[in-house]
Amino acid sequence: MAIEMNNVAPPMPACWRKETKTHKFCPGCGHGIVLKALGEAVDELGIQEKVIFSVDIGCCLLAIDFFNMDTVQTHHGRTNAVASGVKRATPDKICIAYMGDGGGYAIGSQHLLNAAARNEKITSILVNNTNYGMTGGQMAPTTLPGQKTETSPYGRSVEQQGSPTHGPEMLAAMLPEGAYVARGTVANPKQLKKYLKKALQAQINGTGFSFVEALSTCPTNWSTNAAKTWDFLENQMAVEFPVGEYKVPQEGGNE
Ligand SMILES: Cc1ncc(C[n+]2csc(CCOP(=O)(O)OP(=O)(O)O)c2C)c(N)n1
Ligand code: SF4
Repeated sequence: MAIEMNNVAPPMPACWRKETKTHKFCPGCGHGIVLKALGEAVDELGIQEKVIFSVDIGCCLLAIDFFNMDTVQTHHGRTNAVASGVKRATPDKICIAYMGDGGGYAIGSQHLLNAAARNEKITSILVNNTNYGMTGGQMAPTTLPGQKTETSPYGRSVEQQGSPTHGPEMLAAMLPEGAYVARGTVANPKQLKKYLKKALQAQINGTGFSFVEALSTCPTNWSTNAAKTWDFLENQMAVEFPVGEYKVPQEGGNE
């Protein structure tokens, strides 16, 4: 039977036409705050049409249909590699890699380090919630000493499992002048947006690799109520992982 062709485009699903949509993260999750700050940064820089957004596997993949931007889903841990390849193939695009701490500092650590070593002109955003969120709260490279998780029921032992990974400190030490590195927090979305804008600006200016770690909340796997979630973020995570700028292109000035 012949297939009848016509030139009428299929109707766009209603959810694609909306300016806003409901997110799929757990109540109290920090991912939505990081993404809101990123969306505002992209809008304020006027680069929406130029962005290619790469999302890792993990709860971060729930951002796959969050923005009206070209988006690619990568393999777990491979987001920096994919974004680097896309950037090299299409240097006029603004390439953003979005991942969790498991994706960036564990399974994908070689890709993060090698993208930084090559000083790829991409913007890498890593959400640090001290655990593997999507798979049920296993210990991550960022799990705090003594913190209980599904796979460290007696608390992380530094002797047995080592110390938490401090990504911005490590990357700032290895990156050349022109790169941008910062750690923000969902407790201060205004500051986080400023860091994201400066990271994206470094890519726009072509000065170097840009990286922002965002301290974030995961009440589902932390098993915390609102008050305890905030307390852990502000009084434990932010002590282990100081918020601030770690490397700023010289013309940008340190803050
Ligand atoms: C190659 C590969 N290994 C393991 C997994 C299983 N896996 C899926 S999500 C995930 C954890 C994600 O944790 P994280 O990167 O910290 O992101 P979050 O969910 O906390 O945002 C793991 C281990 C996978 N999908 N692919
Ligand atoms: S499991 Fe944690 S990181 Fe994942 S959506 Fe829920 S609160 Fe967010």
